Amino acid sequence: MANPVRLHAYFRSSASWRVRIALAMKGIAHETVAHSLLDGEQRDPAYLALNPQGLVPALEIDGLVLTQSLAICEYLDETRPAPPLLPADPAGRAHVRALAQAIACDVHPLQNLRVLQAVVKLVGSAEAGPAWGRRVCEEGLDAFAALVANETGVFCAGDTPGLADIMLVPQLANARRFGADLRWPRLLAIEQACMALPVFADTAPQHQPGFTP
Ligand SMILES: N[C@@H](CCC(=O)N[C@@H](CS)C(=O)NCC(=O)O)C(=O)O
Repeated sequence: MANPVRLHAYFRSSASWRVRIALAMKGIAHETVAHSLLDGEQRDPAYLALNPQGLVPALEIDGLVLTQSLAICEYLDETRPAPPLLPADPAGRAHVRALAQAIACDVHPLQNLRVLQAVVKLVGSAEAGPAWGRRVCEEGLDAFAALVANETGVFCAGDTPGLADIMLVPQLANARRFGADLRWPRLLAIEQACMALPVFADTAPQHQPGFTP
């Protein structure tokens, strides 16, 4: 019997939600191993043996341990091509990857838990963390909104959801949590279209083990 697919995650982790969406899109059943980030469980030695970065998610699949949500999504897409997460043409793929990386590389890492904790410590104020997170989300999503401004489809790139949408929806949830000014009607419309789909809605944080509001 094949090994079970196992996702190491935390309910509030937006990077984990990305992988849950991709798994759902690909129709891959999996079990979840929850690691409480607030309790520091991502730094337990047993988990560090799986992911030495001490970050969630990590995905056990096909006898491998995969880390980095973007790399995981692309692995799933390469090994299970239907439905595709990327457009068929190179220019379209470059555009969608640029959108995905705009969030995964340039927004999310700046508002990661350990960064927020460091900001609070450096500034010496508990309010500094959310204020920093809000600023990063607003600036990053302003740029993302400009990047999709000329798109005419329902989703970030066309009329089917893909990798850029997988990155956007969890990031908007973070923006909301930080109290950001949600000044992006186009992004909110994309989010609404995504959340009408079970692959996004059913994988949301509130449906995950250990969820607390
Ligand atoms: N670039 C990584 C980011 C992973 C990441 O930052 N995960 C966060 C949760 S969303 C985490 O584990 N944070 C723990 C910490 O900061 O200590 C990915 O896309 O997988």
